Amino acid sequence: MKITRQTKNLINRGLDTHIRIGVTGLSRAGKTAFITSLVNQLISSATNDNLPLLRVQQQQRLLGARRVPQKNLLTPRFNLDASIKSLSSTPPQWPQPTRDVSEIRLAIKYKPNSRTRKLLSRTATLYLDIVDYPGEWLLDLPMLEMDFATWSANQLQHLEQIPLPEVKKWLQSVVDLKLNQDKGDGLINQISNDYTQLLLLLKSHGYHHIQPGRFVLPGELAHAPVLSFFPYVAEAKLIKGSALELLDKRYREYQNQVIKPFYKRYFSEFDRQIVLVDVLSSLNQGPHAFNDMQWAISDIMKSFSYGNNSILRRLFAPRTDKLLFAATKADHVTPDQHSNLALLLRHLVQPIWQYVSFENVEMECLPVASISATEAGYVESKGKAQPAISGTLDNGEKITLYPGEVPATLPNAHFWKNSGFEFSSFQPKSCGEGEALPHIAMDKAIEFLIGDKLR
Ligand SMILES: Nc1nc2c(ncn2[C@@H]2O[C@H](COP(=O)(O)OP(=O)(O)O)[C@@H](O)[C@H]2O)c(=O)[nH]1
Ligand SMILES: [Mg+2]
Repeated sequence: MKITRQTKNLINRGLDTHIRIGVTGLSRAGKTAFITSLVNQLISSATNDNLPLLRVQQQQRLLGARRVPQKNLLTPRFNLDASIKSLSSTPPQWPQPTRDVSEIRLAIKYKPNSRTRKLLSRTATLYLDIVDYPGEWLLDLPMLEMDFATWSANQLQHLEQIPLPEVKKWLQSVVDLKLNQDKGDGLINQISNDYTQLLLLLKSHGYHHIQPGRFVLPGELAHAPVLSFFPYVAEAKLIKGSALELLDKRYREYQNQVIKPFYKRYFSEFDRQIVLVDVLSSLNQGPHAFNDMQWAISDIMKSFSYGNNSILRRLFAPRTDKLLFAATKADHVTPDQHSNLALLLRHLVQPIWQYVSFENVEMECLPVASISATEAGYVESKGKAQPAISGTLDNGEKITLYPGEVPATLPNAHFWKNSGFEFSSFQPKSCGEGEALPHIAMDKAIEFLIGDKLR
């Protein structure tokens, strides 16, 4: 049988597949760096041997990748050009932080491996949508199951446990208010502003467990009244027209117009997701930051638990079937510590993984460096070769150091007392146009996320 060109085109199109990936993590976890590297690695894969552990490249079936216009016209574009420009400036700089959701689309051309697909066509295309969104937004999920009074009680109790004078001061500022008798929104706006400032301050102190998450990363909602409320001891009966009634109303608006649309418009559309966790920075900041990060992760993970009874299942039909946790910036430790880093991440994730039900979701934990800024090697110490890393610090100084050991289990009091961990801020290495960015284990991450779609 002779296959006409037209039928061939049709068959080809039939082979094309599409996958949508969500990239998340708390701010500074490394989302922008990860997406920049992911796109760079795939685009340069045709001319570089940069992804040896990605099977499709290993088998020389990867023909190349290019950016194509995204399908979703309402989401801002991920600014890849700006990221690449920063990285290739002299001296090289890390991309500017972004604070909203953004998206980029790639077309990956490859030779199918499976027999049926091979018979049908010599090449196929995988369309890959990559969406960057703040992990902070996932911290809001539990708010969907609480009314204003319950949320307020929880939140106030949480704040009371934080030993910072600014927190005490804010709590003091609301204690004598009579919002059920008051009218107008002037006072509410003022206190909400102070509350937002307080949350930002907590974040700068390493407290990641922030509610509502949008208050610290508002995206397009900056200054919208729906982000203007705060926890307040509610009374059983709301007086009509009172400031308290307004708070209660804004809280419900926040649930319905902010949290739910995010899960509907974005979250439920992801086929796969990657959660980036900056385990090493938290280790460096000490026990309170580490414990708070652990708490934030456990709340973030609730968004991935969609057993029959979960609120997600009731509201939407999530379809994520693979979930990757990545401990980022692995180039900050010597390679002999990478397995400990993976184990530590597993210890952070596993208890919750076992406790709640994650139906049909495959999970993996990996240490990665999206854009490696250091070189691993050895230094001689007491006549023995010791592992070390070297790189250029932010101030231009070149150093070689042994940053310390990563604990393979959750750190205990002994660790915090005896084992320091040295985390320096390195400049990215300079990288020429068309070159693949240096990385650690990006190939493993890509294999896990899309390898099965490139068969
Ligand atoms: N050494 C190193 N630093 C990284 C890496 N990824 C991110 N960083 C650092 O972490 C900062 C925050 O990363 P970014 O991607 O902007 O985080 P985002 O807020 O999650 O998008 C960057 O400015 C870098 O200083 C990495 O792979 N290696
Ligand atoms: Mg970013």
